[in-house]
Amino acid sequence: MQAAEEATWKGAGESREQLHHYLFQMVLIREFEEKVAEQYTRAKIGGYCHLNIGEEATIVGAFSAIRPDDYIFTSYREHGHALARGVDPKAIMAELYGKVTGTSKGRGGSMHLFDRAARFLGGYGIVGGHLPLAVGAGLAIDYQGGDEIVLCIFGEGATNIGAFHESLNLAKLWRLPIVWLCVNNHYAMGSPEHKDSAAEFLYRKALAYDMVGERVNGMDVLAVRYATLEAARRAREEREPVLLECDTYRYKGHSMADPGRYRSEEEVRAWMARDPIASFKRLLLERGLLTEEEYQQMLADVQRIVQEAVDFAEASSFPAVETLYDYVYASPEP
Ligand SMILES: Cc1ncc(C[n+]2csc(CCOP(=O)(O)OP(=O)(O)O)c2C)c(N)n1
Repeated sequence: MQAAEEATWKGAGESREQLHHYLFQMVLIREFEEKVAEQYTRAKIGGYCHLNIGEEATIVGAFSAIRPDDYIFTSYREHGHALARGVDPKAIMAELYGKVTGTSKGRGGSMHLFDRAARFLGGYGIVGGHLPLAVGAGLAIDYQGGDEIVLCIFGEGATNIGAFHESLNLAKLWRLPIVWLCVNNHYAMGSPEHKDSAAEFLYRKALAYDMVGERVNGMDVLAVRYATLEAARRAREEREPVLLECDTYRYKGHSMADPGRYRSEEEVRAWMARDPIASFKRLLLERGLLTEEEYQQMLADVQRIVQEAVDFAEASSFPAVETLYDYVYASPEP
């Protein structure tokens, strides 16, 4: 076992069931996203569509460390985030299909998943555009004397946007309970990070605002979990916002429209050799905390859930034409 894996294991007081749950959620995200890619190429899903394949450990580790009453703001690359939050896979798939049974009644699509009950407040298409909204939610929590936190998730490209700097500044100045989670998959569309960021280590951008910044192995679900637990504790108990950078990779192109020719096959293969699901599965098998039969059962359960989500989306209706102007501010009617 690698030293890094060993280090993350030490703090583990996790039950077998919890460990299985993390693996289950990572497999669910992987299988769901593979199915989404398939349905996209069959033109069942349209519009922009960004996948989380490769980022499963970052997502599951982070979501496992927050409370059900905490608030989430995230980017357009968020199907896996909604799944890890416990949003119904059927409603997510239906939203991708543009069906009325989707999380946003079929009006948002892939980039605009939203579930108020889960405190999953979007799904935003403008890079960095949701960071000021997270500040607003943090301020509201503070104003009302609550002890919830905000988990705000974005890519490394967003750390070069003005809104990132304004938001971190205010979060620290006003001591807001926010965990800023940067999913560093090393590419903003086709731009590698060294071509758009003057700073080599993104977590150090927190230093400009006297904020704690930390970098963690985003391919290791337990490492991300423990780092997020500590960041959430600081935010909740000490009113110290934290910037957590998770070092990870997206296996597929930026979106379904991107063949990803700006990366070498060797690079992609090297990251896939560190696959978060395969390595966590191996760790559990080695420790006698999982059997191959249990894993196969888990995979079968996940595949059933994903198929049920597809069937549900297929069977659902598109919004009625008469409702075209519902939920919009402007209407053609006088
Ligand atoms: C303000 C703004 N500029 C440009 C775009 C076009 N755009 C969409 S995604 C993207 C790359 C963002 O990369 P990153 O923040 O690293 O997130 P990732 O897609 O890697 O998850 C860009 C430039 C946009 N949506 N919004």
